[in-house]
Amino acid sequence: MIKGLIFDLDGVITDTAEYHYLAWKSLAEKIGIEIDRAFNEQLKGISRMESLELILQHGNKSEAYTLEEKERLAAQKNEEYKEYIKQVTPADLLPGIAELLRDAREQGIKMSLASASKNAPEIMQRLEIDGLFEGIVDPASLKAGKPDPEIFIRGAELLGLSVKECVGLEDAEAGIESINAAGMFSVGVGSKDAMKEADYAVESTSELDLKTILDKASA
Ligand code: B16
Ligand code: MG
Repeated sequence: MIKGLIFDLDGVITDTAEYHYLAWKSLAEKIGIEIDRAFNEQLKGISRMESLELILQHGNKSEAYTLEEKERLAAQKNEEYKEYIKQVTPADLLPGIAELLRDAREQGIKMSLASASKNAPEIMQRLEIDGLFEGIVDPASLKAGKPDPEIFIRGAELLGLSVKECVGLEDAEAGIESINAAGMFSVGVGSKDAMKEADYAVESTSELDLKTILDKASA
């Protein structure tokens, strides 16, 4: 029986990809690298340092910086991103998410967050939904990020549930891989092609409905 939902944040609960993009673009320009929105698609769901690495590789500059310099560049991007997320309000919940969270609470389904973002606690507070969750997995404490299953296994542990009692929700291919590898039922939000490995997929969060998710996961 399903007793818990484990959510990804960016792309499932809210969408701050545009803010990540603007902050990375501005950082990249400062070091002479051009990125566009199509390139930004690759950065969804992956960590800050991995994102920087991909940008540097894209500009053939991966060898040009020491680890310390790379950490400074990533910190600079994060400062700009933090300025953008000051604008986040409850109106930025993606369609259908407020209803899904409300229904889950009413039915005693426990929820935790498995996001790669170190800014997740602040974003959750700004969306005014932090009180609905039992906990947020700290991505800094993980040995490996998505697609490794660790983050979703930890999400289930935060709820005191087994992986088989939980459903994971994701918008990134690496995230679906992580949920599947954890042995959990996976719900994907996105194009049919990108979400082809999900146990159940919808194209938009507006199609997410608690009863359908629970029925599919218990079938
Ligand atoms: P931060 P998610 C991810 O969030 C974003 O999709 C990804 O673009 C970002 O690089 C990553 O968080 C790390 O974010 O720099 O705030 O720690 O989709 O896992 O909720
Ligand atoms: Mg995501």
